[in-house]
Amino acid sequence: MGLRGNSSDVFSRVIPSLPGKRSCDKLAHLKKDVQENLICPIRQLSDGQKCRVVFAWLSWQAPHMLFLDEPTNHLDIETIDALAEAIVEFEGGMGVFEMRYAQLVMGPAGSGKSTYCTNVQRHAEDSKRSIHVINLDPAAERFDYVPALDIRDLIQLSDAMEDEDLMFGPNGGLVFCMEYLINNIKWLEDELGSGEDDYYLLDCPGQIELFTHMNVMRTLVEHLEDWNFRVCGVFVLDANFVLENSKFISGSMVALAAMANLAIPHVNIITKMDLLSKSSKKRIERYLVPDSEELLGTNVPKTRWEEKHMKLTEALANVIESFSLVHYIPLDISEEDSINDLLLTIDNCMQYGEDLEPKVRDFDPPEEDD
Ligand SMILES: Nc1nc2c(ncn2[C@@H]2O[C@H](COP(=O)(O)OP(=O)(O)OP(=O)(O)O)[C@@H](O)[C@H]2O)c(=O)[nH]1
Ligand SMILES: [Mg+2]
Repeated sequence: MGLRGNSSDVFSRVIPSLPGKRSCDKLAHLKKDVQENLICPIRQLSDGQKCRVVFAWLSWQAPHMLFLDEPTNHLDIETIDALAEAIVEFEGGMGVFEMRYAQLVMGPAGSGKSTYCTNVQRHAEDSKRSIHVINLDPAAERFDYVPALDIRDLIQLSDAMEDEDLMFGPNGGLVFCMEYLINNIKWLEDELGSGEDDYYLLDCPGQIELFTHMNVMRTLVEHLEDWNFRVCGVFVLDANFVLENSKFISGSMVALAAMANLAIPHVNIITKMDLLSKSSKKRIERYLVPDSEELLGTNVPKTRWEEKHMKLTEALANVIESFSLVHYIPLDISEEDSINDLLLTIDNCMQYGEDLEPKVRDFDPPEEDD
């Protein structure tokens, strides 16, 4: 379309029978701000105004098929309503792609997954943003958020454990429940519907093998991606669990295994920072961007086991450092800024809101005809 010309030029070119002033008349039904900007170069319009010009241009093309990729980006409510009406009236074939967003909240039992979901949802409400939580833990007994969806409406751990044919214990029962969800994935698809700009937190069970080496969560992610979700893995580790080098290395290995198995953008967070003393908080800083020297703890006395396996620890510490695979973000739920910073990082990872923000470009690429 070319960004140098103005909207009126574009329409005159596309519809030669409507030169200059007449194309302006024809555009009279467009929003007032677009009418006022008809003679302003398109590159100077806001993203929303550019979209409206494109939609007006489209309306003259009389296409048989339309594929709209995230068409509501940049649009205000009024224009979204107008677009919805136009879609209903359109008689040709149409495909509409809208991105949706999900955080897969995982981590060891008791690490703070459900508490994280509660606090992020609360924070979002305060910032006039809508984030829904889905309970995916069939064994959950209580949580403080109001779930938009609850796996226990499909299957509960007790269903698997009390079944006389299955006779599962708690761990086998939990795996069975998650596989049952995958085998009945239509339930989740129907419950999720086809909303726009949806943002969900999936509060997962704490059974870590579901993420590290079983296929069930990987399959769930693939389904979500098929339904237009961008998914970010959020791996939660309890701060008290990572205060020692050996525990930190083993926690990082689990996070790494989940990251490799799920193959999605991944953010590690350290929870329960509010429970740490000042000195422990200071100590944890060295783990946020891990360094092999620190991880080896050269000045710290070692147990016999640690002495014996020093080479292994060294190799693991080098892997963690060299590949920069494992970084951590501390979360203190008593501080709104801490929740906000973390949410921003995860949003960036999923490119959420990228299209909603005004973008600043360093330069404008030259036009083709330059
Ligand atoms: N002070 C404090 N307590 C926390 C925090 N996160 C979790 N807790 C507490 O830790 C306990 C476990 O938290 P949950 O959020 O239920 O942990 P979970 O990972 O969902 O546990 P499972 O679902 O059983 O795997 C609860 O008593 C929480 O109140 C935190 O950031 N600060
Ligand atoms: Mg939980």
